[in-house]
Amino acid sequence: MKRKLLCSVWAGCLSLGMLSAQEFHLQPTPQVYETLQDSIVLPDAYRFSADVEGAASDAVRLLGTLLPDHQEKADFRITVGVKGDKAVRKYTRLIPSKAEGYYLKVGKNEIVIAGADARGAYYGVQTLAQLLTLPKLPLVEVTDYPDIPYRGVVEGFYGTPWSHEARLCQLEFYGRNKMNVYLYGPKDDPYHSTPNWRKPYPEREAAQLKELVDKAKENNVIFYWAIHPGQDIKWNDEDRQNLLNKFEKMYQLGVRGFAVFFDDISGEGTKADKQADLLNYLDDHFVKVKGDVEPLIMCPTEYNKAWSNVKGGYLTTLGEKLNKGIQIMWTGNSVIATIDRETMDFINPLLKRKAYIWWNFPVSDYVRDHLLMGPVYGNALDIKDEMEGFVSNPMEHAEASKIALYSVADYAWNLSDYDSDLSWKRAIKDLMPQHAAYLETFAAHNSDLGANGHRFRREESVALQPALEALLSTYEKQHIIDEDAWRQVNEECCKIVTASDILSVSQENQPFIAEITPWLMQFKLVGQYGEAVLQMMRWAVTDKTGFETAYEHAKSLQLLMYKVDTSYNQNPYQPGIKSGSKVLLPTFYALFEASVGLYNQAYQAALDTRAVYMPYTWNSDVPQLAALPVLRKGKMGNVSPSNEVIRWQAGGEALLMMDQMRTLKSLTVDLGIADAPKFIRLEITADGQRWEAIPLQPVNGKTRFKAEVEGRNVQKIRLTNITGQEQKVYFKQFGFEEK
Ligand code: LTM
Repeated sequence: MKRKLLCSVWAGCLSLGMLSAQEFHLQPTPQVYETLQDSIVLPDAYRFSADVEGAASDAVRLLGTLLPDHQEKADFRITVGVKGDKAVRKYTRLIPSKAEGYYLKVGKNEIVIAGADARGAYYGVQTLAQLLTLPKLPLVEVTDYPDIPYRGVVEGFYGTPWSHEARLCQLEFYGRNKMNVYLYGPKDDPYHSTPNWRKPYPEREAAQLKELVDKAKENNVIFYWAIHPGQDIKWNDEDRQNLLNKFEKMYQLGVRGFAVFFDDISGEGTKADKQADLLNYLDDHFVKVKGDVEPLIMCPTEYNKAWSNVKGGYLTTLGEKLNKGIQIMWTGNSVIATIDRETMDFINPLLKRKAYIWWNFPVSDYVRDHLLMGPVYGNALDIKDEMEGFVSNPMEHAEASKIALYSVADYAWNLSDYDSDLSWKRAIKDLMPQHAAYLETFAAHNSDLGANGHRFRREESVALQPALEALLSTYEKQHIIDEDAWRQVNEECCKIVTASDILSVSQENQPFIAEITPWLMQFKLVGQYGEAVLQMMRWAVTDKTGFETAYEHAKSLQLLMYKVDTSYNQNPYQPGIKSGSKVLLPTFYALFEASVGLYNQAYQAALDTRAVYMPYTWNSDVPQLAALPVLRKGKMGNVSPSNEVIRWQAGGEALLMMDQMRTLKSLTVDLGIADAPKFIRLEITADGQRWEAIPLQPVNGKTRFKAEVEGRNVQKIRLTNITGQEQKVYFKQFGFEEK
């Protein structure tokens, strides 16, 4: 934000109310604002000048919800208009010549909002709405516009789609944060994807979609409806007509933005020339014919650099063949990646247009046991001219996603002034103004994804990290306690427990608290575990009874954490509840082990030093498989499934190793294909030398297979692609149970 007068002036004019100027910040950060050393109290009566029926009608309607009724003869005047309107003619040269831009002036006797277009005027009123939350209205001039034309959200994740109520609330949030796009494409809506994409929505769902469309309009958000037909599309006239029919149905519900997604598919549907022909057909025979429909958007099958085969010509074909007005999505250098200049330099020339970024954050459908509540960082700040759009794929937790979405809105509006940490803090205040400090504690320690197939990680527990490192290294190496660090960590543990309790029963933003409740339970246990471990450190060699009590407490808390992890969020992919898993818990585990070691030495005891125990390791020369974490719950072992298509090279192997010989009860494999046994050989070995192939038998005649392993002793299990060529499969399940 370019400030034309000093901050202190800004502070001076706002010092009276509950909100100090230091706390106040317009969202998203405006391009330019000028503060005029003074503030006013808005009078009850004002004159109003606007073309109420014209382009500024949305802006006028929003203004009407903010201010009391106007009077003809008042001295104070409020003017709202769109460039070209008589009402704002004298401000023409002050209106930025940028789509969705606006000029806002709060003067002693007037407020002027002049938009470059209708949405610009609407955004001007949204900015005024924020100023009106201050106890006195500062005199300002704001000249503002977005850096990126399309900004918003793609509801494009796997898992439980957002509820209708959550979506209504999101659309209002997008309007407030000047995001203009909501792309509807939840993978698990059967009418968006296979099997039912050809069918119309049932009545109730159709009525709800219409309500969403209306809500989007009300908030100046373009509602795009996306279809995902590629898994079973036939490239014939019938399916082309099926698509047109479905689009027509959605058009009748009020939809004026359409997208076709070809991500995460294999087989016939992946052909670039066929996809391009279909999209051009829809563009020519639907979008252009209707005349009031937004440009088509498509998500390609090769939607990131790591998966694209430039020589194979897929992207070049799209770039060359697709009508120029069709927008093409791109997730970056890999499925989950931050976006940098190199990303854009690679993709834009291939697509022969600016890519429309589908940013896979804070989506958590591949790490469902984690919440991603941390700052939005890592995207380049100098690429505003390279992107057509920037939309974020969120978590299935709609409210919890708002922390990241707030910052995505901030980033996409004004890249060069984006400050990830400040934006994150403001996002937290926006979500829970009355409990922001507690929420900040929670979010600071619940931001990383844990080990995952995409190898995408985020910072966690940043502020506490130096103290944790100092505490651990002096304790492990010198067997002494760094008292400053100990105190800091103890205080933070206390804050964690307090924050968890207070947030758990808070009445503020109930839908959000409902989403995060199991994680709050786990977070509290992490804090208590930290406190117990700190006591263990304190007493390890000086107070035998004190240590033993703390040890028993820590062990009990470990069990309670295990119970939360195995009782809540039991989805079949990454079941459970993880909290503080990147920094806090590993440090506490290490301190636990070090203190038990010292105690054992001091008292010639033999307490089990292990804080956690993982008997399985997983390895593969198939890069996508190698990155998948292996999980253990009781006697069950599972390799975390992948959402995307796995490219499994000829002869490629995946190996699960046990720490010792173990007896199996069952073993299940699901590669998303009905003829997996033709492609994959499953083998076991008891001694690590001699391998034995075990036949795969179908379960329910679909894609799931079991291997008859009951009572078999194993040390290793191996899966090999035996076809002599690359296979494209899904890795939906590879799990076993021990006897
Ligand atoms: O990213 C894209 C284009 N497609 C899918 C998403 O539906 C999914 O949410 C993310 C994250 O798992 N990965 C994808 O491949």
